[in-house]
Amino acid sequence: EQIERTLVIVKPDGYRRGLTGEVLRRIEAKGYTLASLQVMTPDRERLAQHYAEHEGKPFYEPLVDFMSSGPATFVVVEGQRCIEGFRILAGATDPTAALPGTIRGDLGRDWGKKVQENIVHGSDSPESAEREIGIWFA
Ligand code: DAT
Ligand code: MG
Repeated sequence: EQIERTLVIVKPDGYRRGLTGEVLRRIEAKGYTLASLQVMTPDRERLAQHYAEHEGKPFYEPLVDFMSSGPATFVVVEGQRCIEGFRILAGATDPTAALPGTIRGDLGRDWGKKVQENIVHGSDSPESAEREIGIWFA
């Protein structure tokens, strides 16, 4: 097997709603491995690095506020093609539009906030995955 790694975050909304176990269950049921796992409230400095590509966009500040609002679970997930595979498990960014069967589609919806509270993050490429794992698991 060609092992690939991705960074998954169960975001503060997922943590508050008690969905961490359900998300991890789906990752394991798919056949991926949980390689490292850490619960923490993310600090704004590392969130700025993590979300550098979105700096300056209208949703950036609310996004950092939301992400630093409480505990989240950071997970290094391993398995062949797990970057693409987890993005498909997660579903579309907008939880209202995410298809049923996906984490965001089954468990998420619009709660009237400025930022999409969409339960999970997943790296979007091998380069992003290594960069993001380096930020949170230094
Ligand atoms: P994804 O999390 O699907 O990779 P992204 O990287 O484009 O999406 O954006 C990062 C997060 O920022 C996303 O999970 C929720 C928030 N976000 C993205 N686009 C948004 C928008 N148009 N309005 C509000 N929040 C947004
Ligand atoms: Mg992204």
